[in-house]
Amino acid sequence: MHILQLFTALVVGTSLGCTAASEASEVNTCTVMACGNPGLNGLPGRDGRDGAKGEKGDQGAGQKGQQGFPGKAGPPGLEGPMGTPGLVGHKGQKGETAATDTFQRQVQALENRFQALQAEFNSYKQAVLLQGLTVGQKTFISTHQHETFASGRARCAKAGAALPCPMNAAENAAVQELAKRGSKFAFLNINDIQTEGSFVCANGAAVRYTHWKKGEPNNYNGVEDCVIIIPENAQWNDFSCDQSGLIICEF
Ligand code: MAN
Ligand code: CA
Repeated sequence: MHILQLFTALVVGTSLGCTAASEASEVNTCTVMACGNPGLNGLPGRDGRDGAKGEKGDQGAGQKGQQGFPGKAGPPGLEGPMGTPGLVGHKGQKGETAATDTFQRQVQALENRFQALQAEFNSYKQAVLLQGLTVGQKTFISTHQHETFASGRARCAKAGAALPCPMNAAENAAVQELAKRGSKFAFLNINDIQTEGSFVCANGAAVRYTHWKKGEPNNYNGVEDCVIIIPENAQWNDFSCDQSGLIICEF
């Protein structure tokens, strides 16, 4: 308690004692009285005025927050300065030499391809030759089909060949052999369609070699403009082009 407050309490207390005494006995004069028990504490005084502004406190030490999302990409920057030139390359081949090398490589590649195709072709050729009979440059192969002259001629043409036109006894014997194997007379590529009695190969070549059977050609019934080879004796007979005969092709 402040000294001022103590003093105030004493004065108030004394004054009240005197008043109480005079009310209790009006005849008595106010005499010195022994003080009673101390009074109750008074009410708290009013708040004092604000004190002086304090010093700035230390910086806080809170935990660091999480990293935020990256921002949008900024606009492209300006073009930088030109870089330093690169090293000088090796000296190239002389133009002509390079072109020749390329050409030679291409030729070699074609050569390799050609040889592979030739080997494959030869293999096929051997397989085909086994099916037929070869005389000189000609190979005769039976189709095993029985057709008219016109149909047979078209079938051979499709294969890049023709009906047989034997030019000598050896070729005629080869055609006969195939006819014998097929047990059927075979059409030759010879006819007198254009001029009766004048037989020619269908390719227009004159017929120098012939092997007519005795009494042939006889143009039997006036309808025999084609020629067949008889399997048994290799002899020829003029025959109707519309009959069916074995079709042998000449390659
Ligand atoms: C007989 C002969 C031949 C003729 C045939 C027709 O064999 O007259 O000349 O070509 O018949 O079937
Ligand atoms: Ca005849």
